[in-house]
Amino acid sequence: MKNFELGFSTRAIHEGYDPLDYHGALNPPVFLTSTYVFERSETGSERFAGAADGYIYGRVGNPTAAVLEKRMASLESGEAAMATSSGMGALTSVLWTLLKAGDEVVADKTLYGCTFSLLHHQLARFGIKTTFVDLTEPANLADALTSRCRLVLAETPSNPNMRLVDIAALAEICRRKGALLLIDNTFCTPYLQKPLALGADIVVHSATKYLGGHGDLLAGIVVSRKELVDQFRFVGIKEMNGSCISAFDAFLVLRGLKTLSIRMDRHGENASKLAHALAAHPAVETVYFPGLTSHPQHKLALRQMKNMGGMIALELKGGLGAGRVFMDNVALATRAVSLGDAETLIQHPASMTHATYSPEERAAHGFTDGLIRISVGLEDYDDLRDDFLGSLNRLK
Ligand code: 7XF
Repeated sequence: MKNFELGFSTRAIHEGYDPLDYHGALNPPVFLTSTYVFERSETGSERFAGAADGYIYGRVGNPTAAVLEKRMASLESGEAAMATSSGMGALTSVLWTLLKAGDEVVADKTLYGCTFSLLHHQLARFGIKTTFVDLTEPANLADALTSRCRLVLAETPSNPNMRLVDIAALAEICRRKGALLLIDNTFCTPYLQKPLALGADIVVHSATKYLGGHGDLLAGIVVSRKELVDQFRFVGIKEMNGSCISAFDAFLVLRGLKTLSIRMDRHGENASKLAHALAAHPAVETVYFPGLTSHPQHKLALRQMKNMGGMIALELKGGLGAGRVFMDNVALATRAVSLGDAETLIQHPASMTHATYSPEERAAHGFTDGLIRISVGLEDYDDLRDDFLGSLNRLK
């Protein structure tokens, strides 16, 4: 069942697995094995040499993970995929494979805190320079790209302040200048946005979030051309970071994917209603949500995303002080980092997910100390509305 004509939800449930190959088991077996038996000594030599197909060792592949990889490649409209032990594992597998000392990266100016730190602090130690520019304006990319730039990297919407980049416009510039475009599609999932179809070269996910969907696993995904994915696997994971996914986590992501489309519809519906309600409250200064007409890239969002997703950021008129009271007074929403879970989560980026930025860097990279981020869950909207507006009403 390998064709792209089947619908998204059908492929999210069936792609890459035929129960009749596995004793009729409805769900893929969890292959708990670290190594694989070679029929003859030549078999092992041939597999190591890449002359024959077949599993070698758990760090390089696992049959449960392979089902997930086929499924994600299909959902992202890509040739091949690789599952990893976390989103950071996916990013480092790609970056460490592609980059060497002297190379340059251009990245959007707002990124998840550890991605920022990876580029700004860690890769810099190995002689790789990252230039952070505002990629919401594609012309800025053309100005920043040098002949040493191998890779351009952006999240859209960005974590935590919900800025959007025009993937097709950036892809066109990258193609002209010979750089690869990597899009972190964690906030959208392929149900809302397909970067490869818009011209990006590589998609990365923290599957810990919406793809898994239940806050019970850590995982990452990379999707790209087969030639590149093979390099990420045989160099990035096999020889550099060892960031292979566990078979059980691969199984859990597969279970999450079965309901991805209906969950994303509900996340989007709840978030859209909540964003409008928050924006209308007198205690609220600004709501950052692509579905609001006030959002600077609202028109791009309508074109690029199927719905507006489940993430909202906001600032209160009372700044961080009011924000802390607001966060402490919610009763149904849960104070926690991460996102994409059934539970609505609320957190403070400056001191939590983005604490890797200094106060000066936060200002330069476009988010304030007062910013609060909400991952809108799957609860009944009326209960969420009552919880958040009730908490705002209690602010003095
Ligand atoms: O290694 P992870 O599975 O946690 O994924 C890293 C990652 C990569 N890209 C984006 C856009 C992410 O948001 C993340 C993880 N972000 C969580 C958050 O923002 O709440 C991490 C909690 S500290």
